[in-house]
Amino acid sequence: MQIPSQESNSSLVESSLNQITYLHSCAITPKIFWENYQKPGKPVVLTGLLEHRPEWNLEFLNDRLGDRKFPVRFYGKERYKQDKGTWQNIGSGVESRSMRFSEYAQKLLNGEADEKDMYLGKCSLKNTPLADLPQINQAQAQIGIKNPVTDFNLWCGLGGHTTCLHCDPFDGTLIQLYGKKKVILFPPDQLYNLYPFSLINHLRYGLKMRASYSRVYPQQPDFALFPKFKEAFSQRLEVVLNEGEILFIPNGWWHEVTSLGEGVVCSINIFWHITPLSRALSSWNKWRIHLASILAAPHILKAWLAAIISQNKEQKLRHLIQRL
Ligand SMILES: O=C(O)CCC(=O)C(=O)O
Repeated sequence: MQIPSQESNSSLVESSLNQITYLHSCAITPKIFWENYQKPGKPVVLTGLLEHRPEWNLEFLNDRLGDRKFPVRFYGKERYKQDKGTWQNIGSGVESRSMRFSEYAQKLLNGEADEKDMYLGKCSLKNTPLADLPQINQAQAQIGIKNPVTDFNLWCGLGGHTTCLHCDPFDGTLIQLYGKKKVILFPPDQLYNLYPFSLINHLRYGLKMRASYSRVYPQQPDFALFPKFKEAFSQRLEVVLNEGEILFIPNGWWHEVTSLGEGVVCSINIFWHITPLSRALSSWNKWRIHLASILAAPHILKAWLAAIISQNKEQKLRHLIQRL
């Protein structure tokens, strides 16, 4: 599906692929980003902002993070062959094990990570040698985006891993640093055509199951089981995110992210408070996620109590915060 986007402002240096807009660094100013993308909540791929970055390969990561511990998620190869309706955990709720990055790197190299579909997802880089990233901060200043909700988070695994279809309660920027990722996006108003998990799940499973995840597989659509998905599918945007590119994912835009190729693929992301406030206040996708957290509150409280009496208090609390 190759439909060129209809940008009214022809002075922008843009080209389009599968409807997503590409904006090159020579045309990016805070005003252009704000007017055309942040204010209306429209996804865009920003290119040319990270030309002189280091290569974020496994050697680079292991050198900076080798002795740091992170929760590594074990998805298992069978997961994506199953009906998502049978799952009892999802996203950051899947079983994870804390390990040093050097141990994870070993598993990426020796095939174990591939065999068990292990993924280092949404791991905060706070208090690590990669916490401060001047080039990325400079790129963010050129975009003009402000008020982060989180620190930089690392997402690192092997080609073939999929972070399945979900939406986030904040705006996000996904920064591709090594290898490529395919991202499929759906507009916020397609919420119920994407068959989201019910809010009620949070009463039973806490944050292990999420109403912010969809039951459909966009890469293997089953229109007989999910007939309303046909409409959402016709509105999807697809992008292959290359090294050095930044994808702006506004709040409420559902997205599925697949690492491409066979080797290591690495990105970082960061979440931002939504501006203008009116876009935040009018986002049902956002309020639905906050409502889900309220329903999960007894489970969160229980996990918090377990963490503060545990011997690994600091680590457990860090993992809990990462899940929120
Ligand atoms: O890279 C990934 O696996 C997922 C990233 C993501 O969901 C995000 O940036 O919001």
